[in-house]
Amino acid sequence: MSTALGNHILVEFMNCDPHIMNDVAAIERDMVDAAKKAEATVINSTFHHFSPYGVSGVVVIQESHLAIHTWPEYGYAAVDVFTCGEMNAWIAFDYLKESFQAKSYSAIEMKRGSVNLLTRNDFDISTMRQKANEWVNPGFYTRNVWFTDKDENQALSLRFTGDVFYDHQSPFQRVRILESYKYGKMLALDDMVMTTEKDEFHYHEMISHPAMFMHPNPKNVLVIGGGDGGTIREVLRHPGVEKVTMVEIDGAVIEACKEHLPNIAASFDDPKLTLLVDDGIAFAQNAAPGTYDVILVDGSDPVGPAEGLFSVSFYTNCYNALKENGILVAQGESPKFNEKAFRELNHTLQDIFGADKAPVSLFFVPTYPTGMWSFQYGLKGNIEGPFHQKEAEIETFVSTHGLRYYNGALHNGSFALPNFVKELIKK
Ligand code: SPD
Repeated sequence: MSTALGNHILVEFMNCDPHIMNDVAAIERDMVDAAKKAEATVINSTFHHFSPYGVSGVVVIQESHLAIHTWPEYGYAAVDVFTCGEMNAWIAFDYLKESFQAKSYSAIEMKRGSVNLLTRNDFDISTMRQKANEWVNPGFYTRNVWFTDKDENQALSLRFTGDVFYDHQSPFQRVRILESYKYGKMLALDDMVMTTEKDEFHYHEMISHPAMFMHPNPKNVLVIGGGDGGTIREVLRHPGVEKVTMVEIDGAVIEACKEHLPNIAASFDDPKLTLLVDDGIAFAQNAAPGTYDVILVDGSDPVGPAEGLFSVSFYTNCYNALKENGILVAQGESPKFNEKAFRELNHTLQDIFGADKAPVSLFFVPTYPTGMWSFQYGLKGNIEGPFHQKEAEIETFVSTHGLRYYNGALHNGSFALPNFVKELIKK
């Protein structure tokens, strides 16, 4: 007869594969599978990824729990497996050692709840046990896996199903299509949310239509980035457009979105589109001066391959590539999340286009940290501010295409800035 209520093993897995140590979906799967191999009954799992790296999580089993904390930068995982009853924790240990490709390890085993130290009291558990048996239904297993996009002080977390539809390390970034409960499938580049099925229209309508209606006759449009295809889908709704050139650096993003986000990647076959898988920064540098009516910079955040999209030289090249009267719109970051990038981009645009020629449009994206996001404009030549006389035309366009974010009132309204934002961009 056992002299303890439980058995606890505390494990150090060392020199593990760092990519696995940073992969919340893989770790959740391995921990749940380890529990099942050891013949435990899994009740639920909760796992979080921490940007830029690290995973923490727990699998609750009817026989107690498995828990983990990882430090990918050290290839290290601290794991504990607590069991009671007949379950053999060492089976879970063996499975995890293989799965994490741990080259070395150490472990200690402790008995927990020594019956020599405990006094059993008169506690009638028969009815509770019956209740517990009703509740502990082996078929009822809930997963709780969280994807977190954050800086050092704030975060946005989305609970996702744990299913990974696409996961590829391209030469530029890690490209993933994951599935969130609330917002459907989402594109993540490295650990940042780029777009989701349920709120992509906020971003794609607002990067395109205000500029397309502000310009008197946009025919030739350049999109830099935008590999998911949402921006070209919106631009190509405008019947006057004759040519759209899209330059996306990472073919893996296009491939992933065509396969898994077809409603966003809906216009890659349009005959007006010229698609180039190439470096948008070099493309802007080599573009013939005075070519485009509208340039849309649909880049990701200023880290990794998109860093150069926030430079003075890039926007100077875009200015030159615009026709005499033209509009540039750039993904402008958040005045509440990346204040520095937001302000510096606006100052760059003010310097290049003119102090009164760099308006900012604010809109909401629930799946970006803080939810408050921006597009920043450069208006070249005679293009005048956001204000327009086209409300009826816009409303017809909105209802024809069933737009769900942009409308005539927002066309002007999104350029109205809160005082703190005005203050932030004041030179
Ligand atoms: N922090 C997210 C910034 C996202 C910018 N690009 C989104 C791509 C949508 N087409």
